[in-house]
Amino acid sequence: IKLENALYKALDQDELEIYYQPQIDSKTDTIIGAEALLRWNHPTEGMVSPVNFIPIAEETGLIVPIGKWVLENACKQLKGWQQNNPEMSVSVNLSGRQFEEDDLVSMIKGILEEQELAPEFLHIELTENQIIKNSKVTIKKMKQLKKLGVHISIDDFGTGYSSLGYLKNFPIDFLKIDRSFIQDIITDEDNAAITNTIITLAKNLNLQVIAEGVETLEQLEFLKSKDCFIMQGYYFSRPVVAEELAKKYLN
Ligand code: G
Ligand code: G
Ligand code: NA
Ligand code: MN
Repeated sequence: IKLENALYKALDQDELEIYYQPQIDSKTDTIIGAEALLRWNHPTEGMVSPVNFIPIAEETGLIVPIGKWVLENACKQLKGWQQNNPEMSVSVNLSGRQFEEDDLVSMIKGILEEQELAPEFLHIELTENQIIKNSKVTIKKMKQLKKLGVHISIDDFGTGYSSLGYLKNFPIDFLKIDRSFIQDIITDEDNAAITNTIITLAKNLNLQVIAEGVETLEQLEFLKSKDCFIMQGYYFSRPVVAEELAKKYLN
């Protein structure tokens, strides 16, 4: 209850902040987008990780207004970046809980219109498990979003409980290889094989693939050799405030 009340106030009192992690095309060594990652700058606890407060936000339903706030602010930020970098995109994580709201699609459409953004530059990230929890409703809205032109990514791919057959029901554009596989692709043959298989799967299904959690040059070179070029991870940058990302990567 205590944390719930504090979280409720956080939204009101500007304690929430969005960090951004660059997504790099390692073929051209240029930024193609950024993932928005929510932070709670708690007045006494300091920075609280979303791992600790997203579950409470989901249980209480607070994820709905918080998620809307993230979408609005990430899209506003993207509009600013696009003034000089018109091909830049932004990825926003959504919870399955947000797909239970009847107005999710019209809300997103409204935000895109207000910012005058082409929908393709907004990428929605969802995990397999978030989709499966309420699959009928969620897939229906995913299809509506896709029709609107928004791009959809499956986050943490390979760690969920969905079957591969499910993939063909998902209207998706990107698979994000979970960082647990990338972590030891160099030393663990099994994780290298899984990563390789996901890259091939994506290619055969005509999906783009993104490697998460790239931390070393060896991992980068391995991924490149397997034809996976879009990457995210500490090797390039940790999640940072918008100004810092712009200073390092944008015009
Ligand atoms: O950035 P970090 O590693 O702390 O993120 C931890 C987890 O929190 C990740 O799984 C990420 O997907 C999730 N997360 C970050 N920001 C958001 C958000 O705005 N909405 C939702 N639903 N999850 C988020
Ligand atoms: O579940 P999701 O993929 O949205 O989680 C993203 C989380 O991964 C963020 O909390 C981010 O801080 C973290 N992250 C991003 N890049 C790296 C990395 O290279 N190494 C590690 N250990 N974590 C990372
Ligand atoms: Na994510
Ligand atoms: Mn992920």
